[in-house]
Amino acid sequence: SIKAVIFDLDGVITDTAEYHFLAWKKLADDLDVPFDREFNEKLKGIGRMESLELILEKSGKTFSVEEKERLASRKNEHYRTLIQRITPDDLLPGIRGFIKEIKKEGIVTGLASASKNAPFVIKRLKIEDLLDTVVDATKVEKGKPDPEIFLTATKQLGVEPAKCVGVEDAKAGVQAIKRAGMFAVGIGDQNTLSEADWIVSAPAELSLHELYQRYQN
Ligand code: B16
Ligand code: MG
Repeated sequence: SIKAVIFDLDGVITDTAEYHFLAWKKLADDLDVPFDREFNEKLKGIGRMESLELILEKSGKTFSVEEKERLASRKNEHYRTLIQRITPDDLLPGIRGFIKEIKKEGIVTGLASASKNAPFVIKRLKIEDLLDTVVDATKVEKGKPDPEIFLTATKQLGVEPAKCVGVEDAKAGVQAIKRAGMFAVGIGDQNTLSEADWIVSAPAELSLHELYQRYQN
């Protein structure tokens, strides 16, 4: 049976994607690079430097490693300013109830986020005590779709991957969960997340009862 559930942050627990969008948009405007919401979709679940590379590709210019680092920290400063305003009201509907429900059953929980700001965000959301372990981008070498971040979380929880469930909103994240040998729950679009074992359109649709049924089949 299920022993652990490991959650992604952005798009699953809260919608930090909007703040990432605003911060990237500001940087792109300064650089005169076109940037819109459609393009922003490509950056979901992808690390900070990889996201910057995708944006800079559109500028037609080349940048030194130092310049790239400076641009990435500029984006992060915008982002840090924006996330100061996060409160527990920014939890996505239904997610707190779902985490509480699984913890009541004795199932342990974890966070696996590509964001280096994840510890700060969960503190602002006041959900630190609902998560038994937190793995963010500072703790791993390879980003999603590599399974490292999810495998690190399972190790820290002391549970074998086959008894773990991962919850993700990004394609790269679902792939990371599957490569880790876990059961994957996708939140979002059926076509994008087709590799997931169970797909719901929003966190509010998650229920432990249904998860058990899907997991057993
Ligand atoms: P940072 P997740 C990811 O979070 C975001 O989806 C992605 O858009 C962002 O670039 C990445 O974190 C890195 O964030 O710049 O704060 O380190 O979905 O893995 O929780
Ligand atoms: Mg995500």
